[in-house]
Amino acid sequence: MASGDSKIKAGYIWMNGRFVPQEEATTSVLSHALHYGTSVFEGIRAYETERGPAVFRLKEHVDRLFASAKALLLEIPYSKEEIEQAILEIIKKNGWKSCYIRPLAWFGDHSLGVNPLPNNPAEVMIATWEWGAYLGEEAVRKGARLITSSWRRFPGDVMPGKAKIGGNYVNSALAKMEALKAGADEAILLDAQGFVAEGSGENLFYVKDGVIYALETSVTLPGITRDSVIRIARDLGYRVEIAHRVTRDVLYAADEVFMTGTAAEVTPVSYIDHRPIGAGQAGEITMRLRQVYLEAATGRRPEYADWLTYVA
Ligand code: PPE
Repeated sequence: MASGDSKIKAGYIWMNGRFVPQEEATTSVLSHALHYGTSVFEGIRAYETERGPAVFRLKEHVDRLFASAKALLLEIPYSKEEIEQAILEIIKKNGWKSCYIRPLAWFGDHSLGVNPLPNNPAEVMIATWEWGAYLGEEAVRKGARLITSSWRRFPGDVMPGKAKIGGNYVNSALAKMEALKAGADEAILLDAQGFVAEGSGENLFYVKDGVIYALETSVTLPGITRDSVIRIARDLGYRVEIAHRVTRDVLYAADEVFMTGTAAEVTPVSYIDHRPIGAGQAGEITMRLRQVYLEAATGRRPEYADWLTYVA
C-alpha cells in the first residue's frame, strides 16, 4: 500500500450517510476540493482486542476533524456523534478486526473559482482499509532512515497547520517524494527559521541521557499519538520535556530518535542525513514506548482503557 503498487481495498465506504461499495463511492471531477485542495481529513486506527475491534482515541480524532473543517469554513452536515457512530458502523459492516480509518469531508461541485463557499455543506465519506507498518516492517525493526528535506514546513500564517487540510499535504508529499527518491524512508521538514519541525506525516521525539524530548508543535500538527506517548512515557517514570528550537545537529547527537503518528505508531529512527543515531539501530526506550503504546491500543493496558471505543 505505502508503495502505491496495489489498489486500496476498502470494501464498503460510508458516503453521505449510506454504505456504498468502493467502486461506486465516486465523486465529480468538478469537485472544488480536487481543483484547490479544499478538503479536511483524519487518520484513525482500530486495533484488534480480545473484545473485538476498538477505535483508538475516536473522540479526539473526530474533534480534530471538526476543528479542521472550522478552520476551512467547511460545514459538515452531521454531528460529531453521527460521525463517530458512522465510523463504528463501517468497521462492523466490513468485518475488520483491525483497520485504518480515513474520514474525509470536502467542498463539492456546485461552483469552481477559488471561493469554495457555494459548495457548502460538505460531502463526507469514511473509508477503511488494512494498513500495515507505515514505513515498512524493516523500519520498525531496524529504524527508519531520514533525510532533511529541502522543502520547509509552512508557517502558521501561510496555512493553518494544526488542521488536517488536504492542500497542506502537498508540502508533505513534496518532502516525502524527495526523501524516497534519495533512497531514504522519510523526510524531516525544517520550519521557516531552520529548526526541526516534523516528518511528512509524523511528529518527532529524541532521547538524550535518559530524558525524552518531544519537539514543540508551534508550526506542526500536535499529534494524538504524540500526546498518548508523552502520557505513557511519564507513567513509565521517564522525564519528558518539550524541546524548542531544535536544530538538526541536536538530533544527530541524540541517543535515540523516534517518530509518532497514527499510521507510523511509534517508529524508531536509525539514520538522519547519513549519520547513525546512537548505535544506528532501533533504540531501547523507543521500543519500550512502542510496546506499551501497542498494548494500550489493543486493550492490554487497563490504565488506558478510556482511549478505546469498542465497535460492538
Ligand atoms: N504530523 C503530520 C504532518 C501528520 O500528517 C500526522 C499524522 C502527524 C503529525 C501525527 O498525528 P497523529 O496521527 O494525530 O498522531 N499523519 C496521518 C496521515 C498519514 C498519511 O500518509 O496519510 C496519519 O498518521 O494517519
